[in-house]
Amino acid sequence: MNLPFSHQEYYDRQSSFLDQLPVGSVVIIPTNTKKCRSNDTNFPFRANSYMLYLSGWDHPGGIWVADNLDSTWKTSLYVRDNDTKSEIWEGRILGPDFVSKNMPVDSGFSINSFDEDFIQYIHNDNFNYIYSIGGVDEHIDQLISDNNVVKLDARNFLDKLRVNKSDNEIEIMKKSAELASQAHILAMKSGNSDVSECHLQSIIEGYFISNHSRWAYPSIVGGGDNATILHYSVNQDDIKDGELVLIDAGCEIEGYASDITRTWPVNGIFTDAQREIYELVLAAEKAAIQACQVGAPWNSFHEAASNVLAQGLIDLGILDCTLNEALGDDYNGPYRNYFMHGTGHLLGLDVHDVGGGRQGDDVPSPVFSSGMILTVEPGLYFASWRTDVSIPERYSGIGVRIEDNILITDNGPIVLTSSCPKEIDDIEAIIGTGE
Ligand SMILES: [Mn+2]
Repeated sequence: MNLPFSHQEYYDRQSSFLDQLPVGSVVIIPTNTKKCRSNDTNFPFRANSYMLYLSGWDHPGGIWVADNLDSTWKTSLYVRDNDTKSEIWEGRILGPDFVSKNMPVDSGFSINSFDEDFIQYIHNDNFNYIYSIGGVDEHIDQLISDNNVVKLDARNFLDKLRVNKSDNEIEIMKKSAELASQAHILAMKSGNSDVSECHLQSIIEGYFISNHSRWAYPSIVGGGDNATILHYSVNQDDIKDGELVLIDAGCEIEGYASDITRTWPVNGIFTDAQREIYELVLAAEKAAIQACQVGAPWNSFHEAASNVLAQGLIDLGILDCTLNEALGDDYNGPYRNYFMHGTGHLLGLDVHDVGGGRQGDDVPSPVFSSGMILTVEPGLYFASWRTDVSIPERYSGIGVRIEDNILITDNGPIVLTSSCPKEIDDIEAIIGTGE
């Protein structure tokens, strides 16, 4: 098993976390368990992101444990024992000995001995607190609640550490952004007036797979009105000549996600109405990217995108009011009828990464700082079927979102997905040119 980072980098992450905890702490970080898809077939396994962050352990089953009960920190990883019969069916199990020798922890133990060791930990005279992450492994949650110990949330420490990426994390995320950019380009090259959503999906995801990657979240490929459904993932319709397709698809490398959206006409030429909406969203996206400056409050990029979109909706005659009325209080005015989501989110081991929250969430928001990676993704949606708001005939059935991945640096924002075309001329020049 090749870890994506040096042992030293994992040790540094572990001490940045553990150094904040009081004496008498036991930390318990389980990874995801296998999840049944149907009868005896499971969903493809994906390790828990906190486990990946702390140790790089990406096999099913595992509990990362740290304790300072005798005043210095000891770390262990509890994993499945070798078992020839299971290994014949499911593949090799690395086992506790492998972990002791090769993983960035002090010791490897059998996961079968964890429950017993847990009781020993909590009966230790120096024991005070458990730090864990709930909702990942029911057995661990049960064990902790059955024993009536003080349980604190390890996420309160780990989430902050995960926000600013190290140089090595940034290198991996650049690769993830570039791979997804190339996949979107391939899809554009396959555009034509007789293409289906699933065909474009297969091009994108086939490219991920053939490059040792996989999707970071289910791909959204929506033609025409389907582009106005924010989390559309059916991807089964034929796309009609003259329609736009919205593709929101990203991959992961070593667990690190990319998350790109492009919207383009399948026949290669924007109509005037499509162009008007597209140019407005693109202007909002660029304004939002420019707002991603070190020291700026988290909401500033949402405000920048919102100002452009609201003014544009007035200029196009879609809203008949002043800019202030369109924006409303707390950026919740009528422009939100057509732009219903946040302008972006942090990106990392989770596609909606921890530590930031989304606009409108009731959590403290970070200030932009160097090493943060986020998405910028404004959009406008005019679903033809909506009756709750006025949908102008000219724009009915148009949904546009443009999403890039942005690295915050002291010298300004860097677009990691810049090789994926988004200018109208570049898009029109590439559609349908390929293989
Ligand atoms: Mn996104």
